[in-house]
Amino acid sequence: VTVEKVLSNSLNNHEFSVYFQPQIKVDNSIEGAEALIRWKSQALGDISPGEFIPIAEESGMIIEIGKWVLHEACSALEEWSSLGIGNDFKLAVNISANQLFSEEFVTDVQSIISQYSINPRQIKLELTESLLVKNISEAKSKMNQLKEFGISFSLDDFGTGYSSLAYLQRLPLDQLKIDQSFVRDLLDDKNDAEIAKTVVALANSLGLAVIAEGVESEMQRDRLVEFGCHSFQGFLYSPAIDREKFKHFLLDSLKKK
Ligand code: G
Ligand code: G
Ligand code: MN
Ligand code: NA
Repeated sequence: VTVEKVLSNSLNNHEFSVYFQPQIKVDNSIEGAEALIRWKSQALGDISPGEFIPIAEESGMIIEIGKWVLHEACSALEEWSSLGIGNDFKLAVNISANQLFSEEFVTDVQSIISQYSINPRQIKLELTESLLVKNISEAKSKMNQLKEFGISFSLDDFGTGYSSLAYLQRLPLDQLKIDQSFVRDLLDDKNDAEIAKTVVALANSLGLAVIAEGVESEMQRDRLVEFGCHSFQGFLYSPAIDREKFKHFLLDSLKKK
């Protein structure tokens, strides 16, 4: 049995779920969350998105999967809004190249979001550098249309790709996301620390927000705060958790406020 064959039935079989990992501000309040897909395959067991997303991209199934993830994200947001998360809570959704460059992408995103009682300002799309460089002008045009609709954009895995200052300024980005590979050894590796520090400074000088992912310890967080980073995501706060658990995470963090 191959992943490709099994993947094509997995949406109908309800084998996917969307987990949520909180994103935390420097004052420890909650800024939002990242939606992360999980697959429990009847035939193959648990398969990580790192393994099956590339296959779904190859086969084109990522288009359907991506729409489903966005529906799940909007539905969760709609439910949580009654808990008092506030209008500035943002839910980040990962987008693959095939999705962004599909003909219907802009109208699909608009029509899905419009089916829920949520504000498009609460949705953030995470794009990667390697995706954007495939066709900067088309990416820019689609991002601008969605930006007008209220959506914001984060540049995922920043620092691992073809970082070019030229396109950073051309694109309507709102946030840079420091890749976890630079956070992991931040305290021991001078080069990684220097890169993280530089990304934070770059974001601040371009007027972009910046978030560090893969933050596992207070010491990593504190070093990032020294660099001027104000948002954090990682096991220090929580792994990605299912919708019900995330609801309780929200209730707890709203209680503390
Ligand atoms: O959750 P985890 O760290 O295992 O995710 C591994 C990779 O899978 C990450 O790079 C993440 O961006 C990607 N991924 C997770 N969920 C989605 C999704 O819904 N859509 C896309 N395109 N990628 C996702
Ligand atoms: O979309 P992106 O490539 O950013 O996906 C984030 C991935 O990183 C997810 O697979 C998530 O499970 C993983 N992750 C999130 N927080 C941590 C962390 O603190 N440490 C490690 N090692 N991985 C993390
Ligand atoms: Mn991401
Ligand atoms: Na990332």
